[in-house]
This record gives sequence, C-alpha cells and structure tokens, in this order.
Amino acid sequence: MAAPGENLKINGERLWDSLMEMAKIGPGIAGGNNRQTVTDEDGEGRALFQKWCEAAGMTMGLDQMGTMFARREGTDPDALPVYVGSHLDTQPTGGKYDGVLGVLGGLEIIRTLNDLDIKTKHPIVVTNWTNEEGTRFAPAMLASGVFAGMHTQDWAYNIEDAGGKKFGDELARIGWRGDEEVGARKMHAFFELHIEQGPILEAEGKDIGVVTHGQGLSWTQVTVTGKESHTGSTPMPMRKNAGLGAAKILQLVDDIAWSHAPDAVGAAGHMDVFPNSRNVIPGRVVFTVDFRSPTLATIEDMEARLAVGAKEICDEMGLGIEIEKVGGFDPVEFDEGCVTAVRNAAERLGYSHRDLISGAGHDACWINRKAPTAMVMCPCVDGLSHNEAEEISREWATAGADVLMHAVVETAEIVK
Ligand code: HGY
Ligand code: MN
Ligand code: MN
Repeated sequence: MAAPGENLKINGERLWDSLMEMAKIGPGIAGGNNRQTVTDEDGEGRALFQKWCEAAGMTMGLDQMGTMFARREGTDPDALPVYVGSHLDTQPTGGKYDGVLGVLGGLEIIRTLNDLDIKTKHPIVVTNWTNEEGTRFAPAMLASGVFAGMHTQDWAYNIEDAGGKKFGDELARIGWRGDEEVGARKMHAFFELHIEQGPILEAEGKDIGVVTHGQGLSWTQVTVTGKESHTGSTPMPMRKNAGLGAAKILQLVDDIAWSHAPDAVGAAGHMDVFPNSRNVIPGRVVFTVDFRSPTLATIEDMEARLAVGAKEICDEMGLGIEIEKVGGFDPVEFDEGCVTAVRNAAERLGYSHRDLISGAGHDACWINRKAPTAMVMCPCVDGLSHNEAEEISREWATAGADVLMHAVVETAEIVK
C-alpha cells in the first residue's frame, strides 16, 4: 500500500476548536467535563458530533448499544471499511481530551480528506463507542465489549446505576438506542488515538506513543459486612466495624500491587459506606478493587492473594465478606501490521516516538479481538487524567491526529 506523502497534515486549529466546542457540553466544576454515559449531556455531545459528521458528508449508523458509526464512502463500496474512533463519555471529574481526542481526531481526518479531495479505496468509519468509562454503569468499555461478544446485550441493558436506573432504559430515554445489530459490522482495521494518561511520553520528550500492548485489567467488587452501632456508646471490643475492615483490605491491595512493582498497580476508586452517617459504625462497605498489569499471571496472583487475605482480615474481625469479579480483560497485543503503520507514520512525519504499553483500558482493547487494531498516543501534562485539570498541547493533539490520519489513510489505500 502506498504511504501518504509527509506533507499530508490535518488542520490543527480546526481540531482544537472542535475539542473546545465539545468541551462546552457537560462542563465540570473545575474546567474539565462531566458528560457521563447516557445522560442528557451525553445526548447533547452525540448530537453535536452527528451534526459535524453530516456537515462533512458522512452518513450515520447507530447500533442497539448506541454506538455511532459515521461513514465516508470509499471508491470500492464492497471493501471493508477502516474504522477510527474512541469515546465521547467522560468521568464525573473528567478531562476535555480522554476519548474525545480520538473521536474528533477521526472526524478531522475526514475534514482534511474532503479539503484535499483525497479518495480512498476502503470506506472510513468514525466511531463513538458508548460507555467506555464504565463509571455510571460498570464495567468499562461496555459497548465495545458487547460488539466483541464479551457481554450479552441483554446483560448490558440491565446493568443498574447507583440510582437503580437501567442502562438500556437510559439509552432509550436520551433517544440514542439504534436498530442496528451490535457486532454485525465487519472491519478491515481499527485505529484509536488517545492521550497517554501517564507520564512517560512527556518525561521522555516524545511526541507519539506507538502502542504495542495494553495492560490487562481486573475489577473485583468486595462487600464487607459488620454491624451498625453508635460511634460514641459502643465499647471498642464490641464493634463490628466494616469501615475498618475495608481500610485493612485497601492496605492489603496496596501491599500486593507493590509486591509486583513496577509492573503492577492496584487501588480502589469506588467505595460506598453504609449508612454513611457521622455517628454510626459502618455496617456495610462496598468497594471495587482495580488491579492492572501487562502480565496475566501477575493479575491472577493479585486476585488470588486479595481473596485469601481479605477473608483472613474479615474472619479475624468477625466481619462478613463477599467477593465478585465485576469486570476485566486480559493483556492485549495489538496487530503488528497496524502498529507498523503507526510507527512508520510517526517516522515519515518526523515526530519523535517510542513503543508504549497502554496503562489504561480502551475500546481498542476489545476491538482487537474483532479486527487488526492499533493505537496512537500523545503526551498529557504531568501524565494526569481522570482529573478535570487534564491538559494537552495543541502541538501534541496535532501530531497525534497527523499520525492517526497517515495510518488510517495508508490502510484505507489512497486512490490516485
Ligand atoms: O478504566 C480505564 O482504563 C478506562 O479509562 N476506562
Ligand atoms: Mn478513554
Ligand atoms: Mn477514561
């Protein structure tokens, strides 16, 4: 396949303006975004994305999980499309670029090809995957997981948020539940541009991360049960303190992750304390342990040690414990051909680059099971993400989208 010329570049100002426009929808309280999945704000962001795609001459497909597929025709309508995209939903205290850069970077490719009247043999489809974050409705990468056959749609529709609302009902309520069968689409390849969400690229002064692998993820929900009682009048020896039990288990999680340093991480980001009253000993604490590592054996070891150690802590304290696996995926190795297209693009464009293992999970991790897949990463300031202060430079956004475009266009085959 002929590679595009090094002077094929996206319009960085237009991309940046679109990022800032999208960031106005579902604003956070500290400069970032709170555009959680299948909320009204998610619906608004989807409508803006659809408007932009239609203005760029694309036709929009929508599947039964609400994933959006904006298609630019190729010269060979029978050729499998090259897909490119990410997600528009954010964390509650999310940044402006996590996921959004990958969706709008894909749109910018189309806008640039239109400007230059460049045609490709394969159609190109820009994708917004529903509920990548898995915050309001766990697990993460929900729609891409259903697309890849990892979850049933029925199971996904019945996942409830903290308020007892079901995912499928909320998707229908915001008007973005499509008719298309999930997973029926066949792909020639899939590419995703994403901010690194870690410190390596910035620290090494690299413009581009050529993502060869994604570390695996394990989410374990732990429920510790004690007995509510008065924090003032209950003698210490009589307490069944689920809060203390949870704290000891969180220390165990940290110890387990450190024991595998530097190739493992562990923490709990979600925790519900019941009844969460200042003068009541917690009777129940529910939290989700997030373990990650590039090595499956390490993840399995961490899960096993958590199960044994947490039970020992609760037995010793006379507390009840339930442990349930609620999400996860094995470490991912991306397609060598697609990874090479990304690396060659960075080389051709003169951007500094290095191979990288993704620390975070992405829709590409599931889609890699359905089609040849690779990711492009750009640095982010201080490696900070899942924080409203998440920041990138215009130059990093432009370099990432340039490399993404070259990999996509080379794979979609330019027609002279
Ligand atoms: O959890 C993750 O790694 C992703 O940000 N949803
Ligand atoms: Mn993301
Ligand atoms: Mn995220």
